[in-house]
Amino acid sequence: MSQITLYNYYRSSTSYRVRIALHYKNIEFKYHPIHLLNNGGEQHQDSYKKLNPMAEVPTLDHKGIHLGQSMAILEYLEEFFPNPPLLPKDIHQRAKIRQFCENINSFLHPISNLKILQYLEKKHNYTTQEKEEWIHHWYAKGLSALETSLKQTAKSCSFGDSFTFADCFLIPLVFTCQRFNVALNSYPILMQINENCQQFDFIKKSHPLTQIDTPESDRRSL
Ligand SMILES: N[C@@H](CCC(=O)N[C@@H](CS)C(=O)NCC(=O)O)C(=O)O
Repeated sequence: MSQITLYNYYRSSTSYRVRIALHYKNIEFKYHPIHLLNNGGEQHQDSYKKLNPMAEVPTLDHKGIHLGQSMAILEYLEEFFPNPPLLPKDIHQRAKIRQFCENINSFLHPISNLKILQYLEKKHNYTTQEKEEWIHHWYAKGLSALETSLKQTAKSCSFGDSFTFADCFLIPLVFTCQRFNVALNSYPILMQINENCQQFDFIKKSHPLTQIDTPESDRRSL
């Protein structure tokens, strides 16, 4: 029986990052869905907030620890299950990869976070179109910075030809952009890396449209 449980949601990009790392490393895990919308959002239930006081997914349960924050989870998995690696040996490369991830995690991701969008809608009467304009405005800034940095580092993956943490973050970011109709034609390197990685089995297994909680209307076979 699996010793790891991942509390997550099919189309959450932070959950997708962790699923990619788990499948890349061939780590068996139990998928525990947390529906972010049903019943006011299952992330807000007291039983879940005992595991993750931030009321967010993902949460990893392993050997008695409950760990939130996808970056912290990836670091934990890399230390506990070092092979196959998701970080190179070179200390400078590792630092630059973490910087790349944080650009997505700290700046881009919160812009399209559910609770932020719900606040804009409830307190400021934002329509769907206005919420997308908000996302498009901020995402354009972050995406062009990422594209510039990829010019220095990318080959078939974000950092050379090895799949790393950076790709665990980039692929879900592209999925979120597509979900919110962000125009991606100005970011050819980013798009090419996403396309290169879609062929991998561990990406297909992690994809939001193939999970046990993916609604029938969204489900695809890849
Ligand atoms: N920085 C956190 C962000 C986690 C996060 O915001 N998750 C979203 C889904 S992608 C969530 O649970 N949102 C619930 C809400 O906004 O109510 C991480 O990387 O894990």
